[in-house]
Formats: sequence, structure tokens, C-alpha cells
Amino acid sequence: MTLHPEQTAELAARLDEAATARTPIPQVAAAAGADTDDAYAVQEALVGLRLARGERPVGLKMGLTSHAKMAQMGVSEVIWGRLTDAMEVPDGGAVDTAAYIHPRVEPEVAFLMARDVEPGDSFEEAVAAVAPALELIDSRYADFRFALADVIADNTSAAAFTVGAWQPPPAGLADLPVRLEIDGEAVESGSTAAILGDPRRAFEEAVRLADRHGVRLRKGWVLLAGAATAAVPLRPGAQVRAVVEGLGAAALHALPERDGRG
Ligand code: 0L1
Ligand code: MG
Repeated sequence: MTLHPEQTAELAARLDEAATARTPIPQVAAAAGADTDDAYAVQEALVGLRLARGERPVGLKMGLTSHAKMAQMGVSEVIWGRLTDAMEVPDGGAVDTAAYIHPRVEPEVAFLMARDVEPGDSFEEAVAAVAPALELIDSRYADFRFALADVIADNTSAAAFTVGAWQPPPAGLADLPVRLEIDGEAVESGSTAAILGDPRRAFEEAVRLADRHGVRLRKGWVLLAGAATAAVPLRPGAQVRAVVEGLGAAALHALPERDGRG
């Protein structure tokens, strides 16, 4: 680690201000010399500011889980971030695009933890249920551009998420067709295979990587396994569905634009 605690706190405060003021900032963490461990320390401090305002931790999310996204970033390891209750949008619920900087949505698979997870726990032991999900990502950096340390520090662009109906884990999750629909039209399509070859691997990676930073998945927490297609900009008024064949759908809609805002 190379950052001093004061620098960690300062970077977290800048990212928090960017999110709350909905004003993008230039990349900060990589420029300050942050390595991956520093970046996770900034992420912890950043989410700590949300918890200090009364939010509760409710889960973790995996990012850069597709080989395409990893290649784009020039990295070979997935990243993870933290979810709070304030980020959860009920299935079919509304979001206000004006609450974000440049929101994008992506279709995911979610897992529900059956128990506090220990390293070495199997998927079957730890995962009580599976659901289709949507993640809303919103980089706090201008133009959605960042280096690896930046996006880790920025809580892996986490902003909001919606989980569809929970169901017992099916026998196979490795190659289910996935569609991202906007206003009833499929705008992206892919497969759960895009998530590390099999979303179950995202669970294993989450346990391994979070443990490295002293974090445990807790009973009742959600794990977002990663995106099955590219993310798509969320426009005011859009009706969005993530459809995972065999699992069903998760939906949200964006409120219409008001007074030129959005
Ligand atoms: O959930 C994700 O895969 C996003 C990780 C961060 C990269 C991005 O914002 O696209
Ligand atoms: Mg995601």
C-alpha cells in the first residue's frame, strides 16, 4: 500500500461528493499512486461514509466478470464492490435518472446467501436462492473513464440494483440466454456464460477476493454475479427488463424527464 490514511479519506470524500452532487470528477486514485489494496481501502472508506449516514450493508457485487471487459481494462482479475440498502430498487420500481451522473443498466444474476459464508464453503452450502437482476452502474468519473484502481475506489461504479423473484438454484446456470430489454425491445443479448463461464464461479471469486480484504458474505445478503451483456445508458422514461431464460425477469423504469432535467 502506498497511500497515507489521510489520502485514503480524501479520495473517498471526493468520490462521495461526486456522487451526492451528481458531478463527475477526473480519475483520482491511479493518479495518486494507489495500488489495488489502496483502492479497496478507499472503497471501504467511501461506503463507510454512506453507512455513517444510516445505510446498511446488504451484499456485494462482482465487476469486470466478462473476458471482454477484462481485456478492455487490461486486467485478468475480477473486482468487487459493496451494496447498501439505499441502492436497492424493488422489482418493477422506479429510479430517477437525475439522481445519477450517467447511469447505465446491465442484466445480471443474483444469489441470496443462506448463511454467513466461510472461505471454502461450496455454492450448494452457501446459496439459498437465485434470481434475475439488473444493476445500475454510474461511474463517478467523467466520461465513464477510469483505470483499475479508480473503478475499485469508486465502489466498482455501484449505484442501484433490482432483484427479480428468488427461486431455488437450478441444476445448471452456465449457459442461460439473457436479454436486456428497453421499452420492450431487446437491446443487448448474451448468455450467463459471459459471467466467468458460469455465474457460480463469481460466487467462488467473491468469497476469495472479499476474504482477502477481511469481508464475509452474510446470511441474507445479495451477491450480484456480474453482467451478462454490455451496459446500456438509462434514459428518462425507459422501461427496462433483464430476462434470464429459465429464471424469469427483473424490471425497473426510469421516471420521465421533468423540466428539462434528466
Ligand atoms: O458491474 C460492473 O461490471 C461494473 C464494474 C466497473 C466497470 C464499469 O463501470 O463498467
Ligand atoms: Mg455489474
